[in-house]
Amino acid sequence: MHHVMKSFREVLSNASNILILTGSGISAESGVPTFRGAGGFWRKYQAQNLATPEAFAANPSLVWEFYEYRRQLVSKVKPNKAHEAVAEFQKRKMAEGKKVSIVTQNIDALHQKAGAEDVVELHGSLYRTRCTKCRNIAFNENIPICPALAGKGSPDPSIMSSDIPTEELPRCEVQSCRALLRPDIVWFGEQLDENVLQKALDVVETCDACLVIGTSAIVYPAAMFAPQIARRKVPVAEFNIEETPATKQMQYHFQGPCTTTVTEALAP
Ligand code: BV8
Ligand code: ZN
Repeated sequence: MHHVMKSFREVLSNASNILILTGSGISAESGVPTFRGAGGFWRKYQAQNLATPEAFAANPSLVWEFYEYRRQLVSKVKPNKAHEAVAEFQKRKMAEGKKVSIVTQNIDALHQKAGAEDVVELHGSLYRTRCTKCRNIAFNENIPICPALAGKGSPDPSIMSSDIPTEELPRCEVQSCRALLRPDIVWFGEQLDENVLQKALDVVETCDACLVIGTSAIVYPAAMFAPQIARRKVPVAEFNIEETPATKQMQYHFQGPCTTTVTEALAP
């Protein structure tokens, strides 16, 4: 084993409050497209131009097709060895009375499927809806999420939008409400849920070791966390297939697919 990996594993064995921050790169090897690169496109749109309140207000049918596609896709994939290593590491450290917090930017719930606990989902979840009127939050794994979206969502760029009338889009199950539902997901330009953000910040301020796995470190506020920890002189290790804007502030950078690097770092 490389001596740098050895030294990081030493840091982990002495740490008692570890933060594991993840982005879409940890799900890439499960077959979930990342935002950067080719994966960031659906039909002729860039994901981050659809993941906005403006896009939803202008064309809720199109945005729901985009999310129906991602719910369909994610419902078929499995957690990979990196998700499993993270979940097993959390269990093992908890059995030693130590703390491992998992804070993810992902909305695919793959950490939970791998057995991780108390996952902080900074940007919400594909499997929750929020009512645009009464704000009721509901857990929903149905594929399709409503009859009108059955078979919709194909990423084929030649497919035209279905222009589903809003009455046939997902509606609130609260009988007295019945308003249009949206995904319970934080879109670009939207604030994060303040309780979720505070939970993440509490760990950012107290952890004594940090792993940053599969994130391009571009989107705020998540991109601020690792540099903030590094400034406290706490060891931070970045696991990525390339360097990122945050790499130079990290004490460790393990280059390669995270199913290899993370499994090596977190192995018993
Ligand atoms: C906010 C849910 C306060 C949606 C997401 C101008 C206008 C409006 C806003 C802004 C602006 N300028 C800045 C902002 C703020 C904005 C922002 O940061 N924009 C960026 C683009 C500059 N942030 C926000 O809007 C946030 N809210 O700031 O509120 C506010 C409010 C109003 C006005 C001002 C401020 C909300 C951001 C949340 C958006 N929602 N997700 C959905 O999924 O549909 S963000 C989404 O993109 C992800 O959740 C994630 O956060 C981000 C993608 O990043 P990554 O996860 O890192 O994925 P990416 O593909 O980028 O990178 C993958 C990495 O993995 C790569 O580095 C790759 O090398 C690596 N990798 C790939 N394969 C592997 C691997 N590594 C290891 N192994 C592998 N196999
Ligand atoms: Zn409602």
